[in-house]
Amino acid sequence: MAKTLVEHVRAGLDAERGAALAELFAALADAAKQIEARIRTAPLSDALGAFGHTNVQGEQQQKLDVFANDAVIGAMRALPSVGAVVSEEDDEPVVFEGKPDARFVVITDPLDGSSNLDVDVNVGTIVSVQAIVAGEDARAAALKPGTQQVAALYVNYGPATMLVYTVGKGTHAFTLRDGEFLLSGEHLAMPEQGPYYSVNEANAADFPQAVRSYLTKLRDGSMGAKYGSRYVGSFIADFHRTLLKGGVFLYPGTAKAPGGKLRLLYEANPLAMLAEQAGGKATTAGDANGGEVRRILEVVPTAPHVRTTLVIGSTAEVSAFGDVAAAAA
Ligand code: AHM
Ligand code: MG
Repeated sequence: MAKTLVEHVRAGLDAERGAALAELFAALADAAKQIEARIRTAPLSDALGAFGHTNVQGEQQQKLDVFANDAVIGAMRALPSVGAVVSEEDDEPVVFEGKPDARFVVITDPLDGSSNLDVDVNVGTIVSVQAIVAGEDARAAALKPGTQQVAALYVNYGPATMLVYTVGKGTHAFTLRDGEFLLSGEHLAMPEQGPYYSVNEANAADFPQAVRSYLTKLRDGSMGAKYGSRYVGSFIADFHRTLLKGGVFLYPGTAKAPGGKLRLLYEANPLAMLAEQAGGKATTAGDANGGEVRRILEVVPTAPHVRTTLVIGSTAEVSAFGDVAAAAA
């Protein structure tokens, strides 16, 4: 019988840390199960479409964004160990008062890729966990570089619902069956080089020169591989494929979003940790003017909703981007 998520988390850590993180993961898994149940039947239950409110990102919130956010926050509120939630859907951190034992801040995109919901394409829940050290308020606890993440996970609501996590001891995958997340892939290893690149090429004219040169290099065979192109437009779907099959996903700066579109704290950081723990890499793509290419996990966040450019995937492709960018600088 395959290990459950909670059994796996406990087995990999000392008793005290294992118990705390197992409890946290069980609560996150419960929220994910609520979200997946709602998504599975959304077209029948008036759960699709806009909620009629614009979030802090200036994006139309979908009804399911609101449901997913409430599910994650509700689950975290019930845990003595969680002092606050920083969510894409909330302007300010949601701080839970009266929790003297709070030791974690949970940072989340509760439903990423929600523009794909109405067309029945994969969406995901992304979570990063940072520790609250003595005397720290929730905001300060969240605004730490990704190297300090305690844990990272995502749930991919695809043909199967999969939860992929790391606590810094490898990247492991679980599949939901009969209400239980069961181990379906231990110590995932991202291929060193992969067959796909993944980018919104409609923005190519706005990309910095280094990014355009890099895309040419991927296409012209000089990387020694013949690449195919895949782009879902749901980060979790595009990342999950990259994790399993290899290759590269990038979201560079554009004229509209010179600093990139994806958010550092709850999109780039958790997936960068999961990528690195699987043997992959994640860097910035510089900015619209070129700019420095940096390891994502070392970027110091300046605000909860700060955005970043991103290149993430196999070592061969992410390193090659760094080389192209260095040559162009
Ligand atoms: P969201 O958090 O509002 O759903 O936006 C993030 C999504 C990612 O899932 C995806 O990688 C990206 O936006 C796609 O952006 P674009 O449509 O510009 O290609
Ligand atoms: Mg999102």
